[in-house]
Amino acid sequence: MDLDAVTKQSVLHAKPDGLILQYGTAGFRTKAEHLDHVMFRMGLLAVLRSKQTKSTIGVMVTASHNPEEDNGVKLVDPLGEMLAASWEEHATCLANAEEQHLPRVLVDISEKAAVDLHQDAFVVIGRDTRPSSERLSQSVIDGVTVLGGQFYDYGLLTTPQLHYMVFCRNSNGQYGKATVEGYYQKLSSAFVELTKQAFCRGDDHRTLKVDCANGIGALKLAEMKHYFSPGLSVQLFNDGTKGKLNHLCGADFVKSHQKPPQGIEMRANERCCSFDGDADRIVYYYHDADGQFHLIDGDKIATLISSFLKELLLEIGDGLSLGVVQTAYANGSSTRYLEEVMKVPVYCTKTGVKHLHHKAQEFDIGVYFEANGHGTVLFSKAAETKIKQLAKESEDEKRKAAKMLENIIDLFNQVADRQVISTTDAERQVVKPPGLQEAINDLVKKYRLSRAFVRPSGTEDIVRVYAEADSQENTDSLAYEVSLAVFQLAGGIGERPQRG
Ligand code: G16
Repeated sequence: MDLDAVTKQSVLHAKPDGLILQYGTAGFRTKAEHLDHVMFRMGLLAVLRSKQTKSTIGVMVTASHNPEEDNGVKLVDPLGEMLAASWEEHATCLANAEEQHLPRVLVDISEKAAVDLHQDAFVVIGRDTRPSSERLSQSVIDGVTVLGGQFYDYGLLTTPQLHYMVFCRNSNGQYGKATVEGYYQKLSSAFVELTKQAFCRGDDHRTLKVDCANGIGALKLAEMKHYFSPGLSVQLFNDGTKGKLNHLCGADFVKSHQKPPQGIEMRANERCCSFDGDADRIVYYYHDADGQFHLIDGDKIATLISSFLKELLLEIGDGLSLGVVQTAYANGSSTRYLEEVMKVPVYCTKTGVKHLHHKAQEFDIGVYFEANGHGTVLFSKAAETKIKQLAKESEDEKRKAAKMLENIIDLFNQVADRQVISTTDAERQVVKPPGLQEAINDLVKKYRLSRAFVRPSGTEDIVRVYAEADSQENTDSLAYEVSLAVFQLAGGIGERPQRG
């Protein structure tokens, strides 16, 4: 490691004095103007991680659902999954080291993680459409090159595409071709095959309206939509030509406001969906003939997918285990339905794809979804081998089901990615500050079929409050009372929470 060169370059990406940031739910996130040094240092870290794992590592520059002024960075590990937890700690140490300590921290990490510094390093980089992203990804490149790493800059890419590229490269192309065309081809042909085999009700189900959150999803879907033709016609809205990223649109807006985004025309029973700012979340919705809005969020998507998979698994009858992983945000009725009606085991983990992904790997087939629309289905290697074998060898009905499962495997991009309050039990119980959990328990008791919890966000400087009850009115009221309890007991600042 040429530490002198690092020190010289680092001055050009100097850390603002005293600024402390944490590798959070999805990497580092904050206002874009505070991130230059973090990007440079994540370039350095990606080189060390690449040397240690002898694999390609990904760096994605995005702040996903956050406002346009924010930005962020997350690292992608060799199999396309989120960065290992022990390296999140290294990332936090490196990002927060004062300039003069940077060389020592780099040496420390290399020693602790037994990095072979003679190894070659290769890093691939992607970025979203935020105005700050191009400059910030150049800072990542500066970090990579000063440590002698090689890189390939994919430029504008969705987060799932970057995960895919990393895994393709590390599987020597076995997972697919590490190009955007390779990605479009692999996923679209699995989709086209699957929909040929699956029952489809009439022409109105062949159109999909997509709200692209004025982000990267619009550019990439504009390229990809031709691959679905003529089976599926995709229409793009909020494509970034007019509106602002994530503003009054996108998956986060639709989920948290429980209403359609601006900028999309919806007629009764038309199928619509929304991406978020880096196109790794999706929620579906429609208006019925009475104008009532229906949201198919991550909980419902997980339930639909699990029902479909369960039918196919019964057909092949091979005893493969199926499990569903959710977070505390999952609506209680969805959990009850999965457990009691579908008889599928359900597990709850902390918020963050990395936690759900980990748990889902324990099953032959693990379905995981956050209510906000992040998720996928994971197939174990053994399940995949079994399914491929049945798709070739078994007789009619069984073979048909196995073939459908085979396409599902290819369709799901399986690669993995306010500190006064602290929580436990998969974030469903507050342990600090004292008295807050008791207050929440008392409030919850006042309503039927109710649940509530609070947790510090790992991507924004806010505390999130979740509430559910038997009616919208009661849910709003419970949410308000819990917010008030947080404000009073956790030292809230600024305006008091308002009802409604
Ligand atoms: C990120 C994470 C998600 C998480 C979301 C909100 O999403 O990838 O797993 O649910 O943040 O996290 P928090 O409640 O901690 O702010 P995205 O789409 O912004 O990358």
